[in-house]
Amino acid sequence: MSDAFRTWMKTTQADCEIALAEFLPAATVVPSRLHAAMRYAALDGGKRVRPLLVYAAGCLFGAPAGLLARAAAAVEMIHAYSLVHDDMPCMDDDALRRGKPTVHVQYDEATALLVGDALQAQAFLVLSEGAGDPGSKLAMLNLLAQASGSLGMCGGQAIDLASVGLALTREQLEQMHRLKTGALLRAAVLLGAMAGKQLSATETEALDSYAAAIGLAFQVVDDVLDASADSATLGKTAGKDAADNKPTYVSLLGLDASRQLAQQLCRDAHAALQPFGDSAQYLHDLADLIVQRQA
Ligand code: GRG
Repeated sequence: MSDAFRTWMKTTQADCEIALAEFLPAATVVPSRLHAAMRYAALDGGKRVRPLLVYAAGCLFGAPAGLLARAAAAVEMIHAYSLVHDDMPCMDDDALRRGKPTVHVQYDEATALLVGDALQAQAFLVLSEGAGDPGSKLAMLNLLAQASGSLGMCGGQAIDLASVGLALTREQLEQMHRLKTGALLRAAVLLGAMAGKQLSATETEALDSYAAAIGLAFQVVDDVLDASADSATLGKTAGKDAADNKPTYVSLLGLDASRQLAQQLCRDAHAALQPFGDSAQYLHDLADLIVQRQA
């Protein structure tokens, strides 16, 4: 990873923080406890991988900064909502997220439920407002809705919940993660690109291949980290997958083969970017980041 990429990443993460702070209701606005909890869930934490993907894909096609900020904030709000709900007692029942007490622990369960609901609605509100061609904004809203719903992230979560204690095949594991984690990562890539132009079929296909590879790599690495890193490094409870008897790449393939698979997926992601040449450097480096991350 080059110094230029690291500098771009820090600047973009800071831009994302500013956008989120601006697009979330102020904690002083009634109902202030809910708004404070939404800001607690979404601000000041996380790697911001999805916003980084939005901005990196936007760079490919010269997307306007205002629309990229909205798309990045929207996709991160959906992600933050999913983490809040996933941590609740009715799902993963976790007390630590992004190095802080989870929302239902810091506030209460009913507030956590509402925080997730409200963040999801806020994501679509933010993306629907502001400048931009109405046709492409509609396509972006449609994409984000598909990626978030029962044929995307929520569907993947449903499969995940139903899979506890089961021995899934590699294909079944892949399908679960394509929906649960991959759909929103794919949406981030495509949203950034669509903010710049109407994509050709060839461009969509190349970005889809890239997104499929990084989506799976992200999950394989997540499984490896869950099995090999500690809670302080991760900022969330480590070892949860095995404790909860969840099927993972590590339980299916073992640690070494999982690490090798992540490396292969990174090479696949790089190969998918070849048609875009040097202008895809940030997407290229983000694939490296996803595979080399330690948390
Ligand atoms: C509850 C509707 C609903 C969906 C939940 C995304 C998800 C589905 C659950 C999160 C649980 C989890 C640990 C999934 C594995 C991959 C993942 C999405 C990890 C968290 O994303 P990061 O690493 O988190 O990007 P940060 O905090 O850096 O943003």
